Amino acid sequence: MKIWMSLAGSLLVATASPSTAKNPAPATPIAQRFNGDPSPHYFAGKFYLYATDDGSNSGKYWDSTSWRLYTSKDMKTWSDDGAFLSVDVFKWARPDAKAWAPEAAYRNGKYYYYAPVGGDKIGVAVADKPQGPFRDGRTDALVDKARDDNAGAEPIDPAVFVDGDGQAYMYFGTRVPKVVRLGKDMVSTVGPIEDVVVTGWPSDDPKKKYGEAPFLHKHGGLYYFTFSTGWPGQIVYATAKSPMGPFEYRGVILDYRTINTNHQAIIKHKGQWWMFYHDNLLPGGGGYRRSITFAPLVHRADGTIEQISR
Ligand code: FUB
Repeated sequence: MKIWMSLAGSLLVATASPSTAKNPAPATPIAQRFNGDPSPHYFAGKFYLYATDDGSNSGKYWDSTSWRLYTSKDMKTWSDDGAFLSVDVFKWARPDAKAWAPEAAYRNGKYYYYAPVGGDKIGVAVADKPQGPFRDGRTDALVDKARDDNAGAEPIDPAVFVDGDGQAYMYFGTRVPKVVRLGKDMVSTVGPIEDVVVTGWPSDDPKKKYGEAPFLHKHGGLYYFTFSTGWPGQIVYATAKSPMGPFEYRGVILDYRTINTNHQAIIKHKGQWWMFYHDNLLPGGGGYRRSITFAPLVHRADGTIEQISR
């Protein structure tokens, strides 16, 4: 187990307030190991950050076959808790399946782990503790491109949102965003997979479109759908009055990085919103060697979000 101090974390936590977001501290990686696709959560008194493990890939592709876990009590000091789960947990996975952008959720005393497996399926694993051990929550995929209508060309990047009425939704997909309701058991889907509609794309950039990394959070009665615009991608947001949309494009949260992907996740803790994302921060980094960092996320009174300027 390795412990890293995050300079960004220490500065940001110490001074967290809306005014700090205008000039956030320089982006600092949460670890000295390459990682991407953050899925941060606060479970049982501790931060759990699930990630794609770029530190064990070939450097030529996202070909790691296990996911990495980092934990922290304060978002300042992060512990590398290692390769806590492998694609092998899903016995139905193809032999060449890779471990990509994960997601986690808690409900009724159980922890659920949603994971793209091989680019054409999403699996769900379940555990009694947030660090596992996780076991397959089913005997087959939760979403399967070959089996499910409208699963899209590439069902990856799951993100789960549980609304105030208890209904859970899973967003996923590249190029065309998808959403499906989850059952109360969190390991089944209910109803059809639907396309997420985003309207009002800005005329200043006709090439701007949905790419990947969907995520949903709710603030002030509005549903915020955030995502990456592609390869490379900006992190942008759109809002709606329903978790099913349609969402209206509102603006950029994070501009292009010097790598060809971006992937964000947003959490609220003790009244402060944070956006985690990956960037090119460590020496020797690049598109397949990314680093996770985070910054305060500020919602203005008019419902817009301040762009993170770093
Ligand atoms: O880590 C592999 C892929 O890169 C993820 O699934 C995408 O979101 C992008 O970050």
